[in-house]
Order: sequence, then structure tokens, then C-alpha cells
Amino acid sequence: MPAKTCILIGCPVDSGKRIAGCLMGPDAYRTAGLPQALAELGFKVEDMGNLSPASHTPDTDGTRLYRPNQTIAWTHRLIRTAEQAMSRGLPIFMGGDHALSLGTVAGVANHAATKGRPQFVLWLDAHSDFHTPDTTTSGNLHGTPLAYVTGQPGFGAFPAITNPIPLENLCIIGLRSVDPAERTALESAPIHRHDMRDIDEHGIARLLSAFLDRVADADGALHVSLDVDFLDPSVAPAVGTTVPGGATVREAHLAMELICDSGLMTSLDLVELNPFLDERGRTAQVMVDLAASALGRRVFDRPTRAHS
Ligand code: HAR
Ligand code: MN
Ligand code: MN
Ligand code: MN
Repeated sequence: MPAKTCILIGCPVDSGKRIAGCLMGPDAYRTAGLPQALAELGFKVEDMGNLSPASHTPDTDGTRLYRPNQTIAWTHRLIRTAEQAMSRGLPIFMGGDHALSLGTVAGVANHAATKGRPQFVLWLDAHSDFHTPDTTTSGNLHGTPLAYVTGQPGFGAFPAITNPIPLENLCIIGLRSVDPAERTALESAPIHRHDMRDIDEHGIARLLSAFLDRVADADGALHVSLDVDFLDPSVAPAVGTTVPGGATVREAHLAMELICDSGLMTSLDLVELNPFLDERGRTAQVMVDLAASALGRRVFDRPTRAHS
């Protein structure tokens, strides 16, 4: 059997929020050894280098939304890139801030639709990123991807969503910072959402396995979007939006190990790493190690777990 291909895609998106530095993320992942880690796991690794946004009118300062033109241009570029990469292997979108997921998730969903497969999304994040351009109070578009890809209104200037992710195909785990407008929207939406208390009370394995079972039952494609701030800032300091009380290194690895065992993951985002805020590369290293776990690195093998 030919080796499966991982396609590394550098997405230096830095327009989704005001704190600069996520543009250095892709090179930090390379420096921390992501290509080598994947090769050691037996993958054929193809690195597409770092992309640029489609051409666009420069943004002006002082607008309510921060740099919308640049984020829209990135969304155009990443939808196309994601659609094309999906037919060649498993894309790993190396961010870049979370605004990149407006494009990557929309693109992978378009690809799944051509295969007649339902698209599922696992969002590992302290934040729900469910604002629309109308509800955001910060104006930072990295807080909006889940509203966009599920087809919520208010994204008029963005590329039209052709295959919205059904709300019930979305699972958010790690929540501990949700704005009032997001809370209202989430409370009436059939999204599977788990805050840190749910992890404390039930353990991440139980929450995640229930979701993975549903993906398997539907023969779905699974996109995983891993935000650095899912982790506790004590172990992952290199992010502009730290929130205390996050996942431990072990909780995050267990999530990745279960994802790997499920065999369901078809695409992955690594987002919000800001190397300018890192301490001797430790956050980049944790993220690389988590990606490796999601793709098969482990201490000992386990019997494969059957999905009910
Ligand atoms: N909800 C806040 C806002 O909209 C914070 C959003 C932060 N998002 C990320 N990605 N860092 O999760 O401004
Ligand atoms: Mn996020
Ligand atoms: Mn976040
Ligand atoms: Mn649930």
C-alpha cells in the first residue's frame, strides 16, 4: 500500500485579530520538526510552502471590523486550496490565526459534498468563535469562523457558502470564554458543546468518543481545528488570547490519540500559535507533538476500538 500523503500548507493568516505574530506560525511548526515527525510515522510529506491571500484592496485603519478585505482574500485563497488538497491527501493547515478556518472548513466541506459524505467538525478551543460580523464586539474576525461555515447570516462580502456544515455535525470542546451574543446563539443551536466543566466532570474521552461514534455512523469526513488556547496557558503560552483553566497536555494528547484510533480525521488546522509570544519554542513543540499523536505516534499500540 503506498504511503498516505500529508500535505503541509503554510497559512500565515494574521488579519483575524489585532495582536500580530501568527504569520510566523508555519515556520515555527517546521522548525519544531513537524515534517520530520510525520515522515517518521510513515507518511509521504509534501510541503506547499507558505500561501498568500488573493489580491485585494488594502484595508484601512479605524473600521469596526479589523482588516476584512485581507481576511476575505485569504478565505477565497484557502477555499480553493483546501478543495484541491483534499483530493491528494490529508491537508494540515499550519496557521496563522483562526480566521484561516473560514476558508479551510468551507473548502473541505465542498470536497466532502462532491464525494457525497457529510462533513463533521471538531473544534478544540477556549472560545466558541460563533460571532457574525454583526454581533462581534471586538471586530476580530478570528472569532467568526463557526458562524460562517455553518451558514449564519451577515457574511455578505465573503464568498458564498455552498455547503454549510449542519449545526449538529459540529462539536466544540474546551469552552471557557463565550461572549453574550455567542451564548444566546449557541443556546438555541443543536451544536454539541462541552465546556471545561464537562471535561472535569466526565473526562474528555467520554465526550469525544460519543462524537466520534456519530461521525463513524454517518461515514462522515472529520475536520479537526486545534486552537492553541484549547490548552492551558501554563503549557501553551504562545497565544494572544490566553484563558486560564484550559486542557492539560495529557487531556489534549488523549483527544488526539482517540482521533487517531478512530481513523476518521480527514483534515487538520493548527491555529493561533504566535511564536513572538513563545518561550524557547515550547508551544510550537507541544502543537507538533499533538499533531503527531493525531497521526499515529504512541508509546504502545492499543487494540482498535470498535465503533457502535
Ligand atoms: N470572542 C472574542 C472575540 O470575538 C474572542 C475570540 C477569540 N478567538 C480566538 N480564537 N482566539 O478562538 O473577540
Ligand atoms: Mn479559535
Ligand atoms: Mn480560541
Ligand atoms: Mn455532545
